[in-house]
Amino acid sequence: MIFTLIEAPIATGTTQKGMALAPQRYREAGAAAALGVRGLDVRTVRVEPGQERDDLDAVAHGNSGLAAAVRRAADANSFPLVLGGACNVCLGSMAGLGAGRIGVVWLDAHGDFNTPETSQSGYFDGMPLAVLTGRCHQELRGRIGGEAVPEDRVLHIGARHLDPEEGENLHGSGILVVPAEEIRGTGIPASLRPALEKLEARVDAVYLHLDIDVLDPAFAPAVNFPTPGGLSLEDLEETVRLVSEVMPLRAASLTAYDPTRDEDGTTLRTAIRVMEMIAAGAAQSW
Ligand SMILES: [Mn+2]
Repeated sequence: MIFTLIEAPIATGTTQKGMALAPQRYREAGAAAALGVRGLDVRTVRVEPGQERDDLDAVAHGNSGLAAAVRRAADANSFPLVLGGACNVCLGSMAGLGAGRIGVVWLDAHGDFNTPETSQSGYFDGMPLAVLTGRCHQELRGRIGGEAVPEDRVLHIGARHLDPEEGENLHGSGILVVPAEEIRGTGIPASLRPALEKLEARVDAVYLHLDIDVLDPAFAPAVNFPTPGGLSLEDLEETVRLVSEVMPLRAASLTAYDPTRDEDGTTLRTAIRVMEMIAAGAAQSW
């Protein structure tokens, strides 16, 4: 199986600049070789981040290049794993997959479902799932390409910190939601299987979006907003395995690792394990 690592150092705002360094850190740590040991033919390509002074212009530019890279990998019958960068890489990733009934499995401690109206901070990367589903920044999404994803084709897993209005909007939306608390309460299969079966009936394949902060800070402390009460590595491995048992993975992204906060390399080691989990899931459904 051919596996394309797409380095996408796209991040907005000064607090996020560390995330743009993640792809380079993965490369220095030999991520491609670690995956190659598992029998994958690993290729690496790099997307140029936008250099525009306006953050949203940079997001549009970087994600347009990312969409083209995802499209090329998919056309070459290779599995695209996008290495962010921030969570807005979902926009280019989905645009690159093109039309068709492609769902989204979104793993994240946060909703990423704010809009300019509900956001307390105005922080753009609190909004990418709302942008992807067409709730806001329609013009920006249009510049990157692709259709808005219908809400009932999205499953959000692992939430444990939502802004008040963001939470109301998420729970009132068509998105399937399995919060972290439910996973810790009843375990992976019981908490996830019903939602996965609903999603499977509505889509032909899924894009797996994995914000590394879905994990508990014990495993992935080097993130902008560490939030206790997250998934363990075993939980995550079981989740990725179950998702790929139920439906084929078409692409994935790993986001929000900030190497400038990772003095002892704990989160880097975790991230490489997560790439291996994704590779195993992709191979399972390939
Ligand atoms: Mn996120």
